[in-house]
Amino acid sequence: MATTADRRTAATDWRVGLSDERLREILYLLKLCRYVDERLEALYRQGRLPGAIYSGRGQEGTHVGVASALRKEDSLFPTHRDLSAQLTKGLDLKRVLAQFWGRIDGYTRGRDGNSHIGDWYGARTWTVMSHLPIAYPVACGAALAYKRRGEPRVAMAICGDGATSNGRWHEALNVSAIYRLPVVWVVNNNQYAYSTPNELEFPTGTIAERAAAYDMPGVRVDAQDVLEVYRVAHEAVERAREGGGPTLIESVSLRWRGHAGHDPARYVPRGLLEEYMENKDPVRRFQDLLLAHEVVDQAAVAEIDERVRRDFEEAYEFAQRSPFPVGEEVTMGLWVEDGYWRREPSREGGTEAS
Ligand SMILES: Cc1ncc(C[n+]2csc(CCOP(=O)(O)OP(=O)(O)O)c2C)c(N)n1
Repeated sequence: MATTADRRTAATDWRVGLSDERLREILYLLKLCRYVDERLEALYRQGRLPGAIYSGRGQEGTHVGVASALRKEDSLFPTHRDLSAQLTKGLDLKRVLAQFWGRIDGYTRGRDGNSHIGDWYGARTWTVMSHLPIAYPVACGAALAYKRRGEPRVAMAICGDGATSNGRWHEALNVSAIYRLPVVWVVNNNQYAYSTPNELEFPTGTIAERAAAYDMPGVRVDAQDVLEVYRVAHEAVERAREGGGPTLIESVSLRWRGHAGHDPARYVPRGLLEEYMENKDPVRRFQDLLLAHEVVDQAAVAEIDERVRRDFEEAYEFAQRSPFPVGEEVTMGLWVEDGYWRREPSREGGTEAS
């Protein structure tokens, strides 16, 4: 297993090949994801947001880092906590917020919970599925299709540390290794699955070292360093694209909030949480880095903050103005209307195939 902490110390290029413009864009994305997360939580606590929220705060280094390594034509298979990765891959914030408020302009046109979000034909993100880590075997299928068609595309799947205990996780890694599929496996290790800490989830010291069982590279990376996450992910993505097969990336952070909005997470030791929030904030750390290297100054940071605030407010207004689905719009697209599997409501109730 490779470790990454000291690799970049040896590297001369702290900016890992990224232009000033891309570095500033990464800062914008980190700040946007943080802001969206904070605002959604505030609105949820005020009783103004229905449904559930799964905060990804503190994990933006993972989400922005890995998704930035993908090209437009590559695909992302996320889970419930990965909205920030989906936004980085190109989800439209207006439609995201419309989804959160159950409106017709949401990605599922006002149906389903707010975390079941994705944009397969646009941003190329697969809609989140609840059964963990079902995104992994589905990503295997996409990667197999790319390989068989000879398309130079890569699939990337994300799951949490807890999901790695499920058999499907191991089956997906196994199949991807046997067929050398163009896929990148990301584990967002935020140290807890609900209230279960890492040491009660798996017996090995790390998740990355399990890659050896599937004869693929396993890399453990510090998610507080978004550029290091990007560098590792970029290497894995391009290796997969060139036919080198899959890589397992374990990106380690801490879940700053409970499992969902209802959970105060009292089981997380206070000292650990304070250490991460005060000294290991990936957003502040990256901003300080860009300030130190004069890629941004205070005025540029203020401009980015203003852009983030404006983008959120515009999207929020758009979502509130968007109508709820009514009548036929509620069932539109639920069944394939012209295909073999056409299903229509039967007169007796229920459905029948035709
Ligand atoms: C197969 C399966 N078992 C249980 C659940 C219920 N469940 C939803 S989220 C979750 C915790 C997942 O923890 P982890 O994989 O570490 O991701 P995190 O929530 O920490 O991001 C569980 C057990 C599920 N969705 N699917």
